[in-house]
Amino acid sequence: MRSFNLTFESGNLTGSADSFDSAVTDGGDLSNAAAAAMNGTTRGVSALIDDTTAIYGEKALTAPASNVIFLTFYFDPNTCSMPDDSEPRVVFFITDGSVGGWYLCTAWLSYETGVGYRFRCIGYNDAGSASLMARYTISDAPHCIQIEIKRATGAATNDGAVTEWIDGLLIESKTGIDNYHVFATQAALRVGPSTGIAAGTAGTLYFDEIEVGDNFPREFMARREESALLRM
Ligand SMILES: [Ca+2]
Ligand SMILES: [Ca+2]
Repeated sequence: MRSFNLTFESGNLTGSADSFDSAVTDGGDLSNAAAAAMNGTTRGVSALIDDTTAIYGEKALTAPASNVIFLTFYFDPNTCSMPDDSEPRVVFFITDGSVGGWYLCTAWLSYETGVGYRFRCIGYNDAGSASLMARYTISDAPHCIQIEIKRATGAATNDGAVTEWIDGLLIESKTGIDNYHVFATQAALRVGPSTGIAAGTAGTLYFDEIEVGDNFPREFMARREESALLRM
């Protein structure tokens, strides 16, 4: 598959190797900004939500030659003010790129009064049915989100899976997904508050260091070993 690592260090939002291919910015609400830098870097993506208009960046994916997609991105709710439990607010997609098209995986952010920000990852099968993970509470701080999507091994099998890690810790795995066909049609990664923005939302989300490949990044393995040691 096409692997890429979007660091945004060039200062570009689109058009360079370290940035998106294209973006819907709503007049510059989505931008490359120093304030959005995470993981020790100098630039990132700032998503200013000042209305319910979708804003997002896209990077093309070619049909994966392997049967796994591994995604890493850094995300910070950054004190964004959100109506209570206003799910779904989609912040990440792997999609076939068509309007009303098929999704392989999405991730949603919501907010619950007295609890805080909640993050949910979802896998989809060939019929468009969702396998919803639980909503996990995340702090108002930068987080490393990692998602592994495994393709079902055949057209008539349902052994695909989606697994999520947050800050190096295994959160949940959804198995038994018949995603054989939808996996092969995926054309784009889309990042940003791109659908379901509730009226009254106000603030700026941060994204950075968006890496897609067919294997676990070296940094992830180091984090996983570190967290395993902490649990001993
Ligand atoms: Ca960066
Ligand atoms: Ca706007």
